Amino acid sequence: MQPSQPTPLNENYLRDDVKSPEREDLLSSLPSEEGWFQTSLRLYRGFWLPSRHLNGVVACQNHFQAHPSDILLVTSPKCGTTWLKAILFALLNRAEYSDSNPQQRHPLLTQNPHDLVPFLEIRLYLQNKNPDLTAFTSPRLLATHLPYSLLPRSVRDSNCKLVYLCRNPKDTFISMWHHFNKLRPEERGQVPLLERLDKFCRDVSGYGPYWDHVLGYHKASSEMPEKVLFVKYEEMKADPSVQVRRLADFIGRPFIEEELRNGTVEGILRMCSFDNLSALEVNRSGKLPSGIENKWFFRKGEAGDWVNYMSAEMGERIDGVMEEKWHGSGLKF
Ligand code: PAP
Repeated sequence: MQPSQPTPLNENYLRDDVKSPEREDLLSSLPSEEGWFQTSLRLYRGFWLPSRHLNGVVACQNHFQAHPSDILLVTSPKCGTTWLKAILFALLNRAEYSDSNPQQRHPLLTQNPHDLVPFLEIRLYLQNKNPDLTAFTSPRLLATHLPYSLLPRSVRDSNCKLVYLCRNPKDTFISMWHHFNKLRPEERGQVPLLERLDKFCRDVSGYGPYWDHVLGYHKASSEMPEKVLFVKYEEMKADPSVQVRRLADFIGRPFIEEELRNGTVEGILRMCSFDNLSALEVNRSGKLPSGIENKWFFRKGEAGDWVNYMSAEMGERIDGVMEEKWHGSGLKF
């Protein structure tokens, strides 16, 4: 059920009127576009960032020191972040929470993946300009929505690994549209889809232009395949067990023969499946510190759902932009 009053989200998350001199200086100098709800997007070094995240972005760029052992999950919003956070967490911690160790309750059963694998700019560096990350054990598993060109210098310069997940822009757009409808008070009605599609195609979307976000990591992955793994949501859906093995190899934790025989891959996929995660109490009734409800990260979890919301013409419009922007890159969906 949609709330009839504005959702009681944490103030800092959605409001633009939280003052800080640095923020004011930066904000006032940047081009602005209307965002989805109670927040604007600001054009910061070629990308439209939610203004409420800018402090976190700048703090993370200034202070985050990557370790060579770090693993960073990178996504544009609504590309399957929650799913991949769960899978990477389960992959890295599989020895500790294996069937042979039943007394250890798996953290994914009681915590949302966003709490287990925090975002740099939206969580850690937004809450604290220079957070203490010493409690993270190595390898640290962290996440970001930042485009490649805006990553902290130490991430680009160190040998840390980046897993980049992207998704068909039509499904990404529709997933985003649903998510932001949830953030809106019911009396304001749905976000007008056509108007938002127009913005999306004109490059204006959170952490967008979407095309440039994907292209930046596609290029980085072609040039540095040992540093950047490029994964599509649709590939994950089509053959999850092949993709999970690919992920395990990439992060330096390949499955051993015994694990392949005893069903470890299938166990991880089952634990991280949409049906399992979305049915857990924590994901049905819990909230993130921002106030966003955990259940909003689990809608349908399908590939191709855009056809239920967009006309063929609208789909062709996105296809046209995709072709134009990715021409010659080999990228397609
Ligand atoms: P975020 O970037 O804001 O963290 P993100 O997790 O990327 O959000 O987006 C949520 C999408 O991932 C939803 O897609 P949909 O709107 O098209 O349904 C959500 O359903 C999907 N999702 C979440 N968990 C899973 C999962 N375990 N398997 C497949 N898809 C999932």
